This record gives sequence, C-alpha cells and structure tokens, in this order.
Amino acid sequence: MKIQSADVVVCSPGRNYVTLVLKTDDGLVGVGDATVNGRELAVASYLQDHVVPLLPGRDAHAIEDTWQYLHRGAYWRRGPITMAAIAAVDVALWDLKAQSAGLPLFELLGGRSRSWIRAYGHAHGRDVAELTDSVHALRAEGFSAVRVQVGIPGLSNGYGVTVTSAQSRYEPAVAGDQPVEEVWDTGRYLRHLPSVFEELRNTFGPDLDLLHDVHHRLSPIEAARLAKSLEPYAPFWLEDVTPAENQESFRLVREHSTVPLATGETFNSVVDYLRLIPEQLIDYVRSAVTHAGGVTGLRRILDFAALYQIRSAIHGPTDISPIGLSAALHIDTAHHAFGIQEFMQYQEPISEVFDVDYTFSDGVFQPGDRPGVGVRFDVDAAKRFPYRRAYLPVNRLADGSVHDW
Ligand code: EZ4
Ligand code: CO
Repeated sequence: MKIQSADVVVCSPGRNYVTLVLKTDDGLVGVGDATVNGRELAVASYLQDHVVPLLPGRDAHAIEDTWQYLHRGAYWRRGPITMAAIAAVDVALWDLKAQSAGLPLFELLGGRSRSWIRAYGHAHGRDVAELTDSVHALRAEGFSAVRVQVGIPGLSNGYGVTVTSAQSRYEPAVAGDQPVEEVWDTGRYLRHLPSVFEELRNTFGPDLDLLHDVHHRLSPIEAARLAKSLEPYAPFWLEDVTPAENQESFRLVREHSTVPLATGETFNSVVDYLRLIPEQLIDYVRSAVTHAGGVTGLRRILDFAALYQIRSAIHGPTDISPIGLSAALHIDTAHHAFGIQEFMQYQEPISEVFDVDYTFSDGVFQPGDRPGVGVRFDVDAAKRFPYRRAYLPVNRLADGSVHDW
C-alpha cells in the first residue's frame, strides 16, 4: 500500500480546521487533523510546502519510519507547528492501516480495555447562578464530571465564560483581524473562587466531579494558595495552575495541597514531561493527539505516565477536529492509563463536513466500529466553509501589561 496523493484542506465550519487527506494506490482515504488554534495557516504551509512533497510513493504501512523521518529527518524537532503536522500524517497513516486491516483503530492499539469512556463537559456562567444552570444542563445530558468556569466580579470577560447570555457555548477563538483583549486580576480571582466551589458543593453534593482550568494564570505560590483554599471542596483536579515551562514550580504547589493537578495541553512531545512525570508532580497528562505527534506521539506519553500511575485526560476542545477527537477515543478505549476524556461539544455546521461514528450519551463515549479512525471528511462540503482569520484572546492586567492567557 503506497501513498499516492496528499492534500491539505483548511476549512471553517463554525471555526477553522486543518485537515490532511492521504490517498493510497489501492483506493483508501486516510485523514488527519493538524489544527493549531489561531495559527492554522502556518501548519497548513508546513504541511503543504515541506511535508506533502515527501509523501507520494512512501509505504503507507511504515508509520514509525515516517514519524521518525519527519521528526529526526527535519533536524528542527518538536514545536507545536512541526508536531501538529507530524500528527496529521501519523493519524492519517493509522487510519489507512486500520482500514486496510478492516478493523477500528483501537483493535490495532491492543484492543478494548474498558466498556466505555468517561467524559467531562464544560459548564460556564458569568455568575454562580448562570454556572449552576449550566451544570444542571450538563447533568441532564448525563455528565458525571464537569469543568466549572465562572466570571469574576469586577472583570468584564475572562477565560471559559461567555460575554453575553445569548452565546450558549464558550469558544475562545474569535473571528476578526485582531485578537479580543481580556483583563485579568489575580487577587479578585483567588478571593472569589472558594465561595463558588462551596456553593456548587452545597447544590450538587459530594458525588459530582468538579474540575477547574486555571489556564496558566498564577504564580507557583498563588497556585498553592488556590489549591489549598479549594481542598475542602475536593476538586477532581486543577488544570494548568501555573505555566509549565518551569516544571519545578509544580513541586511548590504539591507541597501545600493534595488536590490532583493536570497539565500538558500546550506540550507537544514526551520530552516535555521529562521532569513532571518521573518526579510525580502531576496526576493527569493533558496532551492532544493533534498537538503531540499523533497516535504514535501520544502513546509514548501515556506509556511513560503509566509507570508512575499518572493517567490520561486527552485534550478535547473544539479546536481539535472530530478526527483528532476520534483518534483520542480509540486510544482511550485501548490504553490502560486512561483517566478521563475532555469533551467541549462541537457546534453546527461541523457535521456537514465531518461525519463521525463515535457516539456520546449518558456522559460516556463509545468509539464506532467503522474500520480506521472512523471519521469521513467531505472535501466538497469543506469548500463551502472557507478559512476566516481568527485569534485566541490576549490577556492584560489593569495596568495594561500582558499576562498569560
Ligand atoms: O484554551 O483549546 O482545557 N481546555 C482549554 C482550551 C484551550 C484552547 C486553546 O486552543 O484550555 O479551551
Ligand atoms: Co485547558
């Protein structure tokens, strides 16, 4: 089975996606996701200008060799753009191999390890009342774990919450020529959050798993204070409590709290975890199939994490296409180190372009049984939704200085 053609398609059915389509000499079509939120055209160019010319004629079965060829062979290893490009090739090749075997991908990854995949949903509100309604709505959909993000009094907008009640779902990337600017105040946030968790626990009791994403905004000692103050409400985890470049900083948080910690959605390689995993400074690895070198890259991370009883929580926001999410679900099904799967829930018209076979009900996913990754990408439909420039927000403190978003 040889690769015959490779095409890069950028489309925007609701938001931007970069998709790689590989065709083989025996007529199979494999697809991979290479979306990097707010930088989509950079990865499209990386693929189109530097990777696509290398693919025709290669053995489509040689997944590991192609991965190493693109990784070591480029000399410039790692980085989000490179690793998303490699991920798209890798997932498309796994899709082809599984299709040629006539099996859903999870069967090639070791087969089924669990009966279902538990997911957490995104609840949000501009205040606690709106957040409570949002949690009720997710519970009604069957979720037993919810991520809770809330507006902070005195701040007009912020991570994870909609700006107006007319928006039913939060989407951080906004179409336009300039990024939206947000304002941040750490003191207000640290003072407000414990009362939010207290109210949610009073309303929903001890059984509902509550997660929260700090989105890289705190210093290590601020993160320690937050974890300590939320400990009485037993959060399932705190995510990205502090930027992860200085991995030693997680030790300081650990010294003050037993709240589980999750990080890694911005990582792109197993080597990004060289300190965090063996020194057991985190409890969940959050890397995405799309951003960490595909199924091949993510399995290296999960095998390493498993040695230390650290579990998976594969990144599943709307800026991962249904191809990237479906690949994650196959890994979740097969890998022993599964913890939980993020599910941010797509908005229409995405299903006009991506036809999926996984199902979601009662708070859990099931992978489909189509051979391959299980997602059909409609290239003609994609043409109806051309790329629109969009950026993630930029975050500033009251004095105008740029803060981590
Ligand atoms: O801000 O995917 O846990 N999920 C997140 C996401 C990220 C976006 C960035 O592209 O933090 O909402
Ligand atoms: Co996050």
